[in-house]
Parts: sequence; structure tokens; C-alpha cells
Amino acid sequence: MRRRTFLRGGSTLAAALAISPRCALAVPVADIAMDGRPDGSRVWFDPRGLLVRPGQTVRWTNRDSANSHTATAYAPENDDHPRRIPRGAAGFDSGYLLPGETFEVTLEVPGVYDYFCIPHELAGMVGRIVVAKPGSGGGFAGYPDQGLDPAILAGFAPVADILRQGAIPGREG
Ligand SMILES: [Cu+2]
Repeated sequence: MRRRTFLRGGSTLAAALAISPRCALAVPVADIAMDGRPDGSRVWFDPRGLLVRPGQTVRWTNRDSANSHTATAYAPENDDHPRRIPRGAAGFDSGYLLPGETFEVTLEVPGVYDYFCIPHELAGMVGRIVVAKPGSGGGFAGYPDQGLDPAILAGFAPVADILRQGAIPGREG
């Protein structure tokens, strides 16, 4: 009896997947690595620019055995940083992730999300996520400089590149 119930559940799931192949093929979670050189002389998010769909979950994983990192939105609630996320979106902050730890956030509001790593912001460890519906090629801009350090501003991949390429690598080489 229990086995039969289990099998029925399984076939229902299979049927659901069969009638919506686009859902089955979509990547439910988009991954971003936090990484760096073993001696800590350079650190980065990879990819540093990423395109996702509204409602998609982004997951950061600290793959750097030499450092702790954070994924922290540019938002006033995060240490008085300038707001660089869409109107209506909540700022996020992973807190410090030790090597191997992960943090997830689900982004619902379309637009541009800039974020940084608290200890490595001035080293240019920043990233940009664009949340856009499929086929929406325009209507998004970056943000004004807001007095941020040039090393920080250089880390933000152009919005147009993210929309066109989907992901901008952040790794070395
Ligand atoms: Cu960092």
C-alpha cells in the first residue's frame, strides 16, 4: 500500500515535468563563486556579472580556502552604502561565509542589483546581477558613480554586456 502510494506520486511528478519541459530545463538556482588566490592577493566573484529571471534564486558559495567573504547589497541598511538595487527590492547581506558555506537569495523585482564583499570592497570584490524577463532587452541602466572608488566602479560589468552574454566571468586569466 505504501509502495503503491509512492509510485503514484512519482508518476505524477514525471507527468508534470513532461508537460512543461521549459520548467524542467530552466536552471532553478544560479551559482556565483567567491574565490581568490591562495595568498589572498586577489579576490573575486565568478561570475561577476549575471543575468537571472524574476523569481530565480541566486546562490553564493565561498570556494576560497584562504578567506571569508560576504555578498552584501548596495543599500542604506548595509552600513550606509548608496542604494544600487531596484526600487521595491530588499537589501540582502549574507554575513561572513567561511570556506564552503553558501548563501541564497531569491530576486523578484526586475532591475540591476549591485553588491559587494564587506572586507574586500575596496579591493574591487563587487558584483552585478541583472534580473530581467526573457526577451526584455532594454530599459535597464546602471547607476551613477555616487562617489564610489574607481576600483569599485571598475568591477561592475556593463548592464548591456550582462544582458547580451548572460554571465561575465570574474575569475583570473
Ligand atoms: Cu571577499
